[in-house]
Amino acid sequence: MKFFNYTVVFCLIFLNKAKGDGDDAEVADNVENYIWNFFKGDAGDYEPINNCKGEFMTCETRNASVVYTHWGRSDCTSDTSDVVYTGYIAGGHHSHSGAGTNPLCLPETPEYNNGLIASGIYRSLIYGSELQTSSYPPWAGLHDKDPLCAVCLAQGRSTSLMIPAKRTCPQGWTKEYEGLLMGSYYKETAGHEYLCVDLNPEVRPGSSPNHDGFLIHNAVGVCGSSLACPPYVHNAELSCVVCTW
Ligand SMILES: [Ca+2]
Repeated sequence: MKFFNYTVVFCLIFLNKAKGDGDDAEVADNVENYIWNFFKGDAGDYEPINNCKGEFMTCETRNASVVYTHWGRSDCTSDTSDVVYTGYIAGGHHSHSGAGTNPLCLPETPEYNNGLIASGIYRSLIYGSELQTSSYPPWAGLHDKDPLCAVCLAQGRSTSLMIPAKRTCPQGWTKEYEGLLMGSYYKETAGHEYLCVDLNPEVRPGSSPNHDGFLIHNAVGVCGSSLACPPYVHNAELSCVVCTW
């Protein structure tokens, strides 16, 4: 029995060493699974783990998908992405010390559970958003307007990535959209996460009144700190790109 145990350990080490990437790794996983089960005594007929039987790439492509949020737009511009739902950017109030930090993409039509609605003061408060871009001339006309958002499904892809300060994706990645990196004003009480807002934002029609809830400002680099300048430029609006793989 000791001999068999040593054999199992040797085979598993060998397979892990030989795995490599892609198809080879998946084949090795299946064989590894078979050997393990064989020595446990319940191997039965050889069955690949994922039942893809030699069509690994096809199977992987069919099963993989990832969602990302298209901040500032109600569509998904990439040919490989479909709209899951659309809505409006929202979040915590810029002046509330306990505000939530992550932006939300609130659906256009909410569904309330009316039986559970009650009044109270201990609540997390969600506010609509505004682009605070009066000091950024290219988007001065968008100041105080409420940006849209879309949650997008990228089928056949397995992960998404927002890269700050880039307009292009690494080789092999699919560019979903590019935009401007935006965040909260540095003097506000509440800071929030950075988000990549599309270069051509759509806003809610008629949303020009100034409400100042969840506020979205351009993000810029500050030289004279430990930021690497050059190549970074002081006070220059930073780009961003969202990529999928
Ligand atoms: Ca405002």
